[in-house]
Amino acid sequence: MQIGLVGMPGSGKTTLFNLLTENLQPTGRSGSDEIHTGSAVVPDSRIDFMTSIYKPRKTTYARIEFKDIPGARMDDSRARASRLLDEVRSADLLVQVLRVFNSSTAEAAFGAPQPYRDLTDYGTELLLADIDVLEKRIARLEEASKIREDDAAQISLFKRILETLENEQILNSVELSESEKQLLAGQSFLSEKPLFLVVNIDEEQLCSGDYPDRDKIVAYAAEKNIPLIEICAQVELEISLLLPEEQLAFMEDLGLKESGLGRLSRLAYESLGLVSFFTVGEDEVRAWTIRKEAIARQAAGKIHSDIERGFIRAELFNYDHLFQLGSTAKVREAGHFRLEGKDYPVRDGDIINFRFNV
Ligand SMILES: Nc1nc2c(ncn2[C@@H]2O[C@H](COP(=O)(O)OP(=O)(O)OP(=O)(O)O)[C@@H](O)[C@H]2O)c(=O)[nH]1
Ligand SMILES: [Mg+2]
Repeated sequence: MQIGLVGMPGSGKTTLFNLLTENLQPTGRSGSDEIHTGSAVVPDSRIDFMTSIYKPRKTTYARIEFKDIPGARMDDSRARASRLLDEVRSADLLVQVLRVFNSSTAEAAFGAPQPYRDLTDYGTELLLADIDVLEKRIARLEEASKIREDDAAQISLFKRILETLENEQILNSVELSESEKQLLAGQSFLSEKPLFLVVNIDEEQLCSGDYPDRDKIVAYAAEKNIPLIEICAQVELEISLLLPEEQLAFMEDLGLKESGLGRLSRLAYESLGLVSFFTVGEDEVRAWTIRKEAIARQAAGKIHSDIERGFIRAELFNYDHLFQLGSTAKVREAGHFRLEGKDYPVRDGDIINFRFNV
């Protein structure tokens, strides 16, 4: 699972990437071709609570992968543009960063912020990229001198999708038969990729609660069902470099209850359909990331393939009970310990001990 940071040049993607992944990549270098990858901790107060209870030697949070993709520019070569698009295509989720903050340097390079224009332009860009791919595919299929039957079905399907895209409708509105679904399996459309918005604001905008195009952006996101968060990337990056005790004071001053990292990672987790289960003990309190639908045996495989192969059963209780009652012993006493088999659907916050045999 990889999250791609996308958006116009100078919108603050690399700044946000540095904040999320504790990196020090150079910012303000529009035109650079470098793609940065790194992982971000997923802050989780449940892990903090369990650490205070079990006092393990080691605490391990879940992590998510980010990829910082430079913004495309008008003067890009075809090669650069297509390389950047390929990077966007391979991400599982897109986070579009919007430049809203006031900065004389950014303004000198890219003009005054026009976040609503950037937002809609980017959507159009993705749509056009999909249309381009589809048109090429249709042309290739039609060129083949003798059209086989499934080619004909594919051509007509692609044409229907093309029409939908050209009307700027969402693909979900296309009704597909089972065989058409199969024809489409493995095709990914950029304009259909899960996306959310990071509105990159400055300190003043945070305090006033207002910024250019705010209403239009919020309405657009609501209409398209796009989750939106406002983050002061630069300010939070500066805060993150302070001592932990100073960080809290600064956050409070700004009225920030939770860091951008916390809000972003939770949203990303949700959008990707991920949940956490935990393992606890004297050695380590640890979060593991799985898909929402995962069953116990798959969860075991996250830890080690031996545990998956030799799975006997899962002993588990849920974090909520631990939080209410305060100790494993009390959870056991209250009868919340359970034994489950390999097909048990793991729930978010399950604390699991796998019994296995190799
Ligand atoms: N004042 C202010 N400046 C910011 C903020 N976020 C980013 N910047 C500045 O804006 C400039 C561009 O930021 P980058 O993070 O490099 O932008 P980018 O989106 O990675 O740009 P490309 O890589 O060209 O696509 C840098 O000089 C940053 O310091 C912010 O929240 N406030
Ligand atoms: Mg950058």
